[in-house]
Amino acid sequence: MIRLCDYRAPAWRVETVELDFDLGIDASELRSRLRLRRDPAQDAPLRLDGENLQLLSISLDGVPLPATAYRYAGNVLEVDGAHDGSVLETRVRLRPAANTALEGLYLSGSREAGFLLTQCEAEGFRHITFFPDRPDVLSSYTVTLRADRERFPVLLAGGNPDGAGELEGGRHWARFVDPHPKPSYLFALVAGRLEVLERDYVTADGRAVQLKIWAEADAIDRCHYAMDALERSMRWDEQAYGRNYDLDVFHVVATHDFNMGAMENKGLNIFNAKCLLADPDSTTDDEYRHVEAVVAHEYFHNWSGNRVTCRDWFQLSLKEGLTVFREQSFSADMNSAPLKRIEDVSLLRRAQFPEDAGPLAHPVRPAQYSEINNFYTATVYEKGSELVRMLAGALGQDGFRRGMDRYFERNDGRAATIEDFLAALGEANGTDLTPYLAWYGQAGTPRLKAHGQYDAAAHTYTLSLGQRAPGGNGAEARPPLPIPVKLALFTRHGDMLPLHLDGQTSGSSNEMVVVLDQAERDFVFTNVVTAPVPSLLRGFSAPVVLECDYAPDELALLLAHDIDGFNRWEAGQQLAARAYENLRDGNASDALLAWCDALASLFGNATIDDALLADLLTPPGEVELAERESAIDPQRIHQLRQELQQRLAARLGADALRQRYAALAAHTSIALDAVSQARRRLKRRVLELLALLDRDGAAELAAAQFRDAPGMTDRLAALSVLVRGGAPQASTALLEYRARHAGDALALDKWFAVQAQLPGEPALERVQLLERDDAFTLKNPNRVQSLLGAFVRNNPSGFHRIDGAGYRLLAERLVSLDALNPQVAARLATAFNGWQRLESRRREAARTVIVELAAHRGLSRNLAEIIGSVLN
Ligand code: HT7
Ligand code: ZN
Repeated sequence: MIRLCDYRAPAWRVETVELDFDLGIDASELRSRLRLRRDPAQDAPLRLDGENLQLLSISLDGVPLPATAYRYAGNVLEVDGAHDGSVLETRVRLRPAANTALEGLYLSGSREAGFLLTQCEAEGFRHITFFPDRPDVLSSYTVTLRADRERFPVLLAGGNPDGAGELEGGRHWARFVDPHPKPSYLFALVAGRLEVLERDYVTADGRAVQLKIWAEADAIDRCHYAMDALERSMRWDEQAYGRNYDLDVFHVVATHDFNMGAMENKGLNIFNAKCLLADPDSTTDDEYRHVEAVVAHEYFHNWSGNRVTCRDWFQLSLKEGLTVFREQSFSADMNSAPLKRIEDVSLLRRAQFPEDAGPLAHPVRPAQYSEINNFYTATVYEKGSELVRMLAGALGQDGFRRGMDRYFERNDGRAATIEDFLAALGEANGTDLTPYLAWYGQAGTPRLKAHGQYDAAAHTYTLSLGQRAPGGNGAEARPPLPIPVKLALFTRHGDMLPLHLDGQTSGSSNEMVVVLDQAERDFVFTNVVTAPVPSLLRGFSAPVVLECDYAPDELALLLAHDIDGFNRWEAGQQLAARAYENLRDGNASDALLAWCDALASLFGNATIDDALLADLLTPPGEVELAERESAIDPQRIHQLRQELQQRLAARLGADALRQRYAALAAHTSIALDAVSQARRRLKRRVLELLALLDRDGAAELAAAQFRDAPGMTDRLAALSVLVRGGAPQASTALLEYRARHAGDALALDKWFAVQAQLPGEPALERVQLLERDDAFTLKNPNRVQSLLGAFVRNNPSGFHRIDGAGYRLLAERLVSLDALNPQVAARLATAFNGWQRLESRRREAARTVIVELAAHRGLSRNLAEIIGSVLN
């Protein structure tokens, strides 16, 4: 276990790093020269990290070291005799083609046509050379690459180009110098046959930058959208944060073999192809937005992560939470702000809330870890972003910008902490933000209880707010958190009331933020002329679960009238969840009637945005509904949710749905503008609802939509309706899709994923069949995600079979996968999270499988940590 409280500044730093690579597919050699700096206050020997390295030679200050002067064991190289200013030189041999973990130096694609690349975050650099591989050691890098010109025509590393030339025997070289000291996790190289898309860019402060996106020949034409997104991101960061790019080149490379979405290596971002490549024939609207978001995210890291980095990995959210927040703001500006908020909060509830409610729960700044790769979680990223959002809300737009300017100026070129962040934001605004630090240190989703009382005689409205820490682990003893609650009050006619908070002298407005920083507090509003309906936590102003005793008609009123698009959607979600509970418990349901009536009237309302309407017509997902259960039966939840949607569809009426579908289908544009995307989104939702009323009719429409689809959004939506509905046309459509997209790995991933989400019992057999498909392999993380990930994560009713066969399949695959790629295996294993809350038969089946897996000998540290935690 590594603990935050054990943090010590490094005893040895590295001032300059010179790396000389001789690159080859099977074997690459690396000579490294490190100029060392010793902390005079510490007396520790020189210890460098190094994992599975074949050491060829070692010398100190130009003198080869005898075997007695160093020891390499347990992934640490200890060297005697080094002093401040010493130069340590090592040579190592690496085996990229044999590296299936995709960490360190590895091969993407085939031996014949693939290319070499590196992945160093979090601790991959120690798989490349000996180094103090920790983020608080910042060094200046000079990197020289040598390789066969024919096999590796393109040679790239981070920093600015600093010469290139020919060598004997058909070889060539290229050198890169990075003027900005950086931690080792931001080192990167790429070498191989790649094509390039180029654009010139001039920063706001006048620097000419060459933007270069590299991809394999068959993919380069699909990089134009990413290039546009990159340019938009660069401009936005200049305008929103005053941050300019700081090198002469910015390289971006696409690979199909990658453990995560993308990586922000300084000057050489590397992307999973699925987060970079886009064209209308193979990319859906949602994926387009995802490409834009990931391109922006990685670019924004250049300041929030690279120029200001993390002191240690416990501070990971300092760069990730902040960068997610920056990306979310960018995407909101580029697209629709309320839709983006709905999307982000949905993700938080689907991925982070369950994580925070189970045995894998951890604070945004964890106190300890065994394997840091297991902490790239929804909590660190998504909840971390929510914490930054609360801070930004507390300071206001100008105050937050002032604080961010101070943060970047004060910490530029440093490895910082979350305290440094709060201090800069607070000091720039003359305020103390340290109470928010408590949010970073505790796991679990707080509950916010709200109750309103209207006094008709006094014209006052008293809003009583209370907070409760989530259970377990000394929750009772925790001090209260500051919870900003943005609110408004509505009349029963749907108009907003002016707010006068008792004791507050400043003028009134229709919306305000109150901060609950005690266990309980009453907020009294005066001059309230009628009994109001409160709209609370507008825009989801804090990452909490709101418990409020709304009557169904009050939620329906907010659903119909709230001008905060997020809260309007939220009112519908609450209403639908109540309707679900009534259906489950066999109770008469006012909520169901209110929900259906409100949506029916919105459905006939021509002024509402099509995309928002599509989201309003979608009840909470199965994972979110499961959060409301004490003994989870995922198949029953699926059935009830289907029934809920069927009731809604019946209320809207088959004819109205058909008419709306026909009107939307009359537009056949593949344009990416907001209106066209919104139409496609609503068209899909309408077709899905119609399928619940008129299976055959909807299947015919879906088959025609599949056949005539001008782009992937419509094609995949239609395929999904056919496959999930078990329509007879599904098998032909699957064959056609496969033939049409042969050779397109990203399109094929979607083909696997759509089938892995077949609801209920038949899913397992389909997954087993697809595992035997020639195109399936455990070696490619995208393919694993598309089949096994989609099955265990996005298909609760298929995975959680009562006979436990889903659990056994996952456990068996985890063992095979772990031997190839521990990071991907560990991430997949988190699907076992929450098994303790399953109903008894499934719980027992899951427990047996997990206990057996935990006892398996030779599991990686990554997988062992997840399985061990999940069991507790
Ligand atoms: N900072 C990156 C996190 C990361 C990563 C990326 C690719 C492969 C393995 C990785 N391990 C950690 C991604 C990001 O948040 O921008
Ligand atoms: Zn990131």
